[in-house]
Amino acid sequence: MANIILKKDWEISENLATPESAYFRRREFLQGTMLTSIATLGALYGCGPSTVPNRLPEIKWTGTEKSLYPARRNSEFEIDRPLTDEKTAGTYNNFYEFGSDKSDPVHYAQKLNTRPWKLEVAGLVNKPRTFDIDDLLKAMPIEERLYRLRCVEAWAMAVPWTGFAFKELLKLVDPKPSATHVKMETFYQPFTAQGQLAFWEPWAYTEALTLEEAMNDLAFLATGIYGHPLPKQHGAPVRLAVPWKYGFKSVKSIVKIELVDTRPMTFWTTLQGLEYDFTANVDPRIPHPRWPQNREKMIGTGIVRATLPYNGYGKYVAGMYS
Ligand SMILES: Nc1nc2c(c(=O)[nH]1)N[C@H]1C(S)=C(S)[C@@H](COP(=O)(O)O)O[C@H]1N2
Ligand SMILES: [Mo]
Repeated sequence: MANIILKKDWEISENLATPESAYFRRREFLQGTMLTSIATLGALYGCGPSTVPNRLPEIKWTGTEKSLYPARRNSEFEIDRPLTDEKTAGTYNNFYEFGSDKSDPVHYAQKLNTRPWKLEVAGLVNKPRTFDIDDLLKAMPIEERLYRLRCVEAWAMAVPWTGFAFKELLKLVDPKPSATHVKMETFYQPFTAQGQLAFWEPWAYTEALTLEEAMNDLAFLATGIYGHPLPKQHGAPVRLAVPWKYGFKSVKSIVKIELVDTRPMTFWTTLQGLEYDFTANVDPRIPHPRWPQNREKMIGTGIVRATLPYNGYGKYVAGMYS
């Protein structure tokens, strides 16, 4: 069966691969005709290809945000290339909850209500807590960091995130010694996020890191970008940024973080473990079945660059994998 999936997926893009691979995995249960009608329903509901808008949607700031953005830039994190243009980054998104075309999320994600927003931190911690996002912002050391992001589809961008180190949040909840992994979950609202109507996919979008990775200096929870609060298509009000890993690890619009003692199953690993492995460290030497990984293309400029091991962040993270 694995061979069939790989062969089938060779020539198609990530967005098509999802239903395809799900089809082969669940063919025992689902008839092709049934799937087709569900796909049609999805299209009617607004998953069709979108056009790029002339201007980015307006962002509504809360009072707390007005007092925090733009934040001081942390000069520790430098990048080796120009920043991606804001409109390019904000109109070329992967956020499958809001459609499978790159220009879908800028339109459909605007339906998501991001206030009030609760972030629950639970599981193997001594001080489990549910934070109101604005209270959390006030409690965290907010800073700006220039990071690169490398999607497994072989495109890349360089953006200024605003947010706080993941370890600062973990310190507040005090992980128990038995905790080994950190599981993160996106909201589940299938009537707002039509992509989640695809019931054969393992929604809610889930990602995970080892606790050591989450405690690494580079692991960042982003609440803003380009000096202002996060637009919804980038994963407002809080998303992960782990720049040494492929982009799919950087889960958006997080509602829950759970500390656990086994490696959790994640969205992409469940759908297609052969293509999206758990660790997902950027590695130019390991070819992906569909995208050669030795090169990457910067969105906006189209400039092609050599892919670097750990996406160029080996200095911070290589020690965790030796
Ligand atoms: N909840 C959720 N998070 C997600 C995704 C998604 O589909 N849903 N896509 C991932 C992928 S594949 C990438 S490359 C990045 C893209 O982030 P950006 O749109 O802010 O550039 O988000 C990641 N986080
Ligand atoms: Mo991605």
